[in-house]
Amino acid sequence: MFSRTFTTIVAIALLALGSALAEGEVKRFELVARADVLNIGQGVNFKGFTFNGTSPGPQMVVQQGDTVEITVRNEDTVAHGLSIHAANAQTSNYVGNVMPGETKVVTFTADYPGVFMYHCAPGGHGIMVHTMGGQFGMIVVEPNEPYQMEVELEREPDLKVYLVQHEVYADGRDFFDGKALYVMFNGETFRYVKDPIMARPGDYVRFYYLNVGPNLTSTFHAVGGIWDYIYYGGNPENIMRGTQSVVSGPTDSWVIDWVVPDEGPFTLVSHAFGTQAIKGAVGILQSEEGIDRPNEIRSEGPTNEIEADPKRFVDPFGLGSIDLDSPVRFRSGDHMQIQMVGNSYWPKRAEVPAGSTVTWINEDVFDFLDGELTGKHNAVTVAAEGPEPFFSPLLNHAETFSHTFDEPGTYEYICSIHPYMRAMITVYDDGTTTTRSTSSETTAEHHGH
Ligand SMILES: [Cu+2]
Repeated sequence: MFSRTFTTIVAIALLALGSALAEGEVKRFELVARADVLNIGQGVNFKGFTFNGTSPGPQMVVQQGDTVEITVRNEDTVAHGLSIHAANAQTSNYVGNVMPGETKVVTFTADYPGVFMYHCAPGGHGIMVHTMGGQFGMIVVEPNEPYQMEVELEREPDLKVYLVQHEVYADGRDFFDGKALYVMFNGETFRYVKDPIMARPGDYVRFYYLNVGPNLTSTFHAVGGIWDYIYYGGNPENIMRGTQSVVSGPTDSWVIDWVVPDEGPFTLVSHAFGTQAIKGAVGILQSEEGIDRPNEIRSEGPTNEIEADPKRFVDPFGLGSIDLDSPVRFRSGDHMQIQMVGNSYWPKRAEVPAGSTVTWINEDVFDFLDGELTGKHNAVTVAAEGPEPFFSPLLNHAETFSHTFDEPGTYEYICSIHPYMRAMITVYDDGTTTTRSTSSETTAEHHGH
């Protein structure tokens, strides 16, 4: 009798313990959406969007089965949001569109283990351009079953390296064309060439590798090494071994388990040399006997002071430094066309002779929805700037607006629904101009109402 009661109590206690383990813990994070200027290395400042002031944003690590609660706070003046690939749930119902000043919360259960991307998601067209603008990061769900190499070595990794590969674009047209200006690991060109990741021969190293993209496919390789075990998506069940590289399209990820085979520098590289490695996607893992080494390299972008006098200023949506956004000079008789593309104008600086008719065309295709969610654009002179104000209607895809400039001077203009889109027109006097009357027209007559 006593023994049966005792057994029952033990069984209930074990059941309670079991269910507590299965339910996991509650893990809470806060992501603050902002507009920021970042130092991305080599004397270059970058203006974009961030979560919590860095790009990549905060690294989140949870355990499989955990309940994850993420608060998204929008401190910016335009809408932002969040898409979390670690959730097998429609998170856009909760944090898909967070208006300026708003705070929203999403809760989900981390059912699947692995390495996942998260990124801004105000909705529609804005998802793509905000991701390009720097709002992304890594969330890792640690598996409840161990990775194979951990079983074989009977120990945990000596060093965990969380690595996000991502691209920087000079403007929306290059974003369209996949022509990255820089490609980097964890927010800075050649970050781990300047500051190598230290390890020792025989160390068990685990990479949590995520290619954010947003366009390019990478092949991640260590010069002098062969990956012992790779797990696609970071799920221990998706196992392969003995490969020279891992191939990752945008948002693809891997866990890579590797024992450092030797001393010396091991160059970590995207083996797409011309489009990626040469533009900054190179790092060094430096292996030396007895050297002090960290047990973790985190994926957040650096918090370097921004350059007071940068060599270059990258602003994909607005006016970057003149070496990047150099003026395009049109001459009498040219077809003077300015594209709206990827939430920027191209060219961002145009020079036209007085009397010219300039035409804007909207190349952005997603012209549904409104505000940050749409790829509709217009061109509006900044208040009190320039001798001749102009104001276009909102253009849908492939629609145009034309305006004739008679007065020499400099006109700065923006898109009134994406006010961070900024460009300039300089009207010069080429000595041949006869003044005509100013006029504006659009091909989209249904816009007038
Ligand atoms: Cu955003």
